[in-house]
Amino acid sequence: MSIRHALVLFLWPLTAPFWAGCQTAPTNAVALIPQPAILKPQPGFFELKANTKVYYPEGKPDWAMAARAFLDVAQPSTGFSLETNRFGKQIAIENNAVYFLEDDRVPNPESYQLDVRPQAVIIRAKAAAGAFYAVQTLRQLFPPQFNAANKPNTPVRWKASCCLIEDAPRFGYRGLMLDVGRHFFPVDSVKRFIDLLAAHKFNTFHWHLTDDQGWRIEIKKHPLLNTVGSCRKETLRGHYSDKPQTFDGKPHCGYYTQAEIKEVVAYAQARFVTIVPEIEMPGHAQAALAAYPNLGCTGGPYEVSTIWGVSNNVFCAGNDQVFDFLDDVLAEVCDLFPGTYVHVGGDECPKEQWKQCAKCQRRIQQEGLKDEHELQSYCIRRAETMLAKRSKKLIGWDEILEGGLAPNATVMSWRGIEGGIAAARSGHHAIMSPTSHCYFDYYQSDPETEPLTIGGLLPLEKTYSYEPIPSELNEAESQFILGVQGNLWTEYIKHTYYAEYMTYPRACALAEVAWSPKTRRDWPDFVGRMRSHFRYLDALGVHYAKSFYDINYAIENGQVLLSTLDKNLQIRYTTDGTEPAVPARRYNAPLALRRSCDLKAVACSGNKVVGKVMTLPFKAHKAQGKPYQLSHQPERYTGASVYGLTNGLVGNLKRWDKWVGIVGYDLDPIIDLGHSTRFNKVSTQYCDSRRSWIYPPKSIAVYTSDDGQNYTLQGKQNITGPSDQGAQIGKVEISTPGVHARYIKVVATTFGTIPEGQPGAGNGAWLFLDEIVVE
Ligand code: TNX
Repeated sequence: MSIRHALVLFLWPLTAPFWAGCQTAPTNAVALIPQPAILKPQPGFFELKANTKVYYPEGKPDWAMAARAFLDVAQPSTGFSLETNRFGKQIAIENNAVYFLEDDRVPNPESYQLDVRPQAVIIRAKAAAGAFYAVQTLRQLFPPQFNAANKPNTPVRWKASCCLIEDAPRFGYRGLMLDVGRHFFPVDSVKRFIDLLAAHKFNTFHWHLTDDQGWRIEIKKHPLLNTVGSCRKETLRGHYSDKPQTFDGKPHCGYYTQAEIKEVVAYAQARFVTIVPEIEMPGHAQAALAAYPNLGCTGGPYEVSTIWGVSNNVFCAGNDQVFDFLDDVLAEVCDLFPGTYVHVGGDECPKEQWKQCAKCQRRIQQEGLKDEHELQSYCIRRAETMLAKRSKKLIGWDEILEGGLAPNATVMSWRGIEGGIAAARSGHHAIMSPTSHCYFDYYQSDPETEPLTIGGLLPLEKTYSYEPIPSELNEAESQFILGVQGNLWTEYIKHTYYAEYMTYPRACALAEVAWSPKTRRDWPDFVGRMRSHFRYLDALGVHYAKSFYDINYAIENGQVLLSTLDKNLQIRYTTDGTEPAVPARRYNAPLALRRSCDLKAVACSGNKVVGKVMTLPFKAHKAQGKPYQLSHQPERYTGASVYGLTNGLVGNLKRWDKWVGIVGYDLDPIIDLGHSTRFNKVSTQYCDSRRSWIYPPKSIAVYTSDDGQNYTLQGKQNITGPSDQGAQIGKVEISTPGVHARYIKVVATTFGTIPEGQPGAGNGAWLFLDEIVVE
C-alpha cells in the first residue's frame, strides 16, 4: 500500500495522526536522551532496508548536511548505500523512504517534528538544524548497533519504533567546553568530542585554546606562540597539593595549525555546532609570555607553566604592545571562526604584578581607573572593541563583572550562579556553568575508587538536578540566561578515553537540562532511560564512567543502607574482606554491623558484576549509632548522616563528606549511650589543611555524666597548629580507664579567625572532626 499525503495535510501542532483510532498493536517503549518536548509512542516499526530512499530539499546545502548526518550514521552499521533524492517545492510521500521536509510552521530553527510510521519516516523542520536534531533522535529509535562504526557480526533488522515527536530546545545556548591548554588533544579527539556533543543536541563547542601551560592555536603573525608557547618542558605528576611536587620530565607539546582549525570548524558546522574559541586574557597568559616576555610586567624570563593553579604572570595592562598583540591574535581568531562569539577568559587574574608595575599604575592614573579591578575591566573593554570592529561579541568568565562589565559582554557564570544573576539584572546575557553542577573535571563518584581528579564531587544526579534559571530572577531578567555549559578542564585529564570517562554520562544529564522542557525533567525516569542510553553509548564506543552502577550508602539509626540508582540491579556484599560477586550474600535489608570490618558491596545484573566494588571501612564501637546533640548543627558537612560523628565511618583526607565540619562555632556533641556504659578511652581526629581553610581545634576535652546535668572532666588536650605541611589528620585520645557513664560530652574548640597571610585570612576557620570513637 502506498500512502500519499500532500505536505499541507499536517499542521503544527499536529492534528490527529492518520492512524488515530486504530491502535491495535502495543505501542513501543521509547527511551530518548534528551527527552523530547512531546513524545507519542505508536504501534509498529519502520524498517530501514537496502532499498530505502532518502529525500531532501534541492539546492539547500545545509539540508543536504542534515541528510548526510543520517546517512553517515546508517551506512557503516547497515552497510546500505541508500539512494538519495533531492526534490523541489512539493513531494508526495511514498513507502519505504525517509523524508526531510522544510516546513515553516515549525516554530524555531532548532525545532523539529519526527513522524516515524511503518511506511515512512517524515522529518519536518523550519531549518536544517532542526532536521539535524530529528536525526539525532531517530538514530536512538533504531537498535543501538545502528550507531556503531561497523556492521554487527550477526544480522540485525534495522527497525525504528514508531512514534510521533514534536521537539524544541529549552535553551538556545547548549555548550560543552574542552580545555586543550592543560593537555593537548589531537584533531581527531576534538572531532570526536564534537560528534558526541552534537549527538546529545548541544550546539556549542567552547574550545579553551590558550592557558599558562600551553598556547594551542597557530597565530601566523606571532610564530613564537607556537614554537615556544605550545611546549612545556615537563608536567607535574600526581595532584597539585601533593608534597613534595614531582615532575614527569617529558615535554608536552602541541598546537592546531590554522588549516586544522578550519577542518574542525567545518566538521562542527556539519553537525550544526558553533565553536566559541577562547583566548585567555589578561590572566592565564604565561605560555604567551614565555614566547613574548616583553608582554609581561616583569619582562621575564618566563617558561610555559609545568604546574597547575593560578599564575601571577599575566599580561601587562600598561603596555600598549600587549593590546597590539591581542588585536593581531583576535584578528586571526575572528577570521578562523565564523561564530558570533569569542571568549576572552578574564578569569583568575592575580593583580600582584600590576600593583608593582609602573606602566600599569600609569595606565590606572591616565585612564582615571579606581584600582586594579578596573584595570582588568579596561583590558576586557579593549578586547570588546577589538571584537566589535570584526562584528563579534565577547564572552568572559564571571570575573569580568569585577570593576565593571564591558558594555555588550556576555558573562559565563562559573563561581556559582551569582555572576549570572548580576549579569542578567544589569541587562547582560549570561551562560550558566557553575562549578557545583557543570564541572566535569570533578569526581563523579567515590574518590577512593576513581582515577585522580582535581577534587570536588559532582555525581550524575547533581548535574541532572541543575536548574539554569536562578530563582532570584524575575521573568524579564530570566530572558538573559542564554543557556548552560559543562566544562572539562584537563589538568588531570591526559587522554581522550579519560576525557570521555569524565564527560559521559554527565553530559547526557546536562543535555537534558539544556534541551528538555523543565516539566519533562524527571530523575527516576532519566535513570530508566539511561539504561538504554548506555547501550547507545556502547555502540558509539564511548568510554563512559560506570558510576551509574555504584553502590550508594547511607547510615540510619546506626545501620548501613545500600542502594543502586538502577533498581533492577542486585547488590552482593561481604564483610570478611573478600571481593563480592555472585554468589556472595545478597543485600535486601539494612545491615546492623556488630564488628569493625570492611563492608564490600557490588552491583550485579543476573550473574554479572556490572559496577565497581565499594569498600566501606566500618568502625564498630560503643557510641556507634548513638544519637547526640550539638549547640550548632553543621549544614554543609554533616558526615554523611544525621549523626555523622557516631556513624561508624571515619573521615579521611580523600573525602570531605565523611567529616563533620562547622565554621564559627565549637563542635560539642553530647552523646547519649542510652544507659550507663563502661569504657576505657574516647578518641577522635581532626583535619588540618590550611589551604582548604580547615584548622585544628584549639583543644579537645572529654566530659562524662550519668544524669546529663553534672559533667566531670575526664581529660583535655591542647592542640598547637596549624601544621606547615599539606593536609593532614591529627589524632586525639583521652583515656578514661574503667569509667562508667551514660553521657559523653566532647568539646572541640574552634580555632577562630584565619590569620593574616594565610589563604582565606580574616574568614572563620573550619573545624572538621570525625569520628568520636568510644571503646
Ligand atoms: C578554574 S573555571 C578555572 C580553570 C581551572 C578550573 C579547574 C575557570 C574560569 N578557571 O582555569 O582549570 O578551575 O576546575
